[in-house]
Amino acid sequence: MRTADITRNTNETRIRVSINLDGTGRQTINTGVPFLDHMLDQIARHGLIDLDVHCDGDTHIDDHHTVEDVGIALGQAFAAAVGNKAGLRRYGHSYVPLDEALSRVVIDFSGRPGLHYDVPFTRALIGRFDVDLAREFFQGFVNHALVTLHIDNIKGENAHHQCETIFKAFGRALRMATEVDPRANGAVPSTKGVL
Ligand SMILES: [Mn+2]
Repeated sequence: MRTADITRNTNETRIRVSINLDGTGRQTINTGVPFLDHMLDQIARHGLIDLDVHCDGDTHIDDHHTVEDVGIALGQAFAAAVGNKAGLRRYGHSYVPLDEALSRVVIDFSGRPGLHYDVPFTRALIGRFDVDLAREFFQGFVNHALVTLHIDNIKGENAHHQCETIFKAFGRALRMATEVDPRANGAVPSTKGVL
């Protein structure tokens, strides 16, 4: 089973994350930040990844620690679930539109953390969600999943649409990259033999 259960407790957040890479998109998500819940739901649904995420965070200050730390814990869960990456497709990409918005996400389970993020949000807030936090989420994920991640919002006027397309495309790209390639016959997808 390609699953992982992560518990991460700090003075700022207490988080539990469970994932199943071979799931159906079943999810239970409650982070205390409703817009983040909505975005994590996109990852589960469009990634066909079972995802349970619970966070008790210091949202009385603001949403920063919760969003960043959920990204960290989710990254830890992916790193654990893919294990030694034998037979993994490794690379994944997706373009996702939502009305006028269009985003592209490309991921490589390279073992090297790198975030290349170009999302020109048209507004500073989506409801009461600070759009700066989207980058914090992905940086936390990248640092702990040890992936190279390119996120580009190519078009978009509505900031909710912009953000939703990057999370949907992230889910689709994760699905592609973490699937087992039956032709790989269990080989690690690197000429080095190790990832
Ligand atoms: Mn929405």
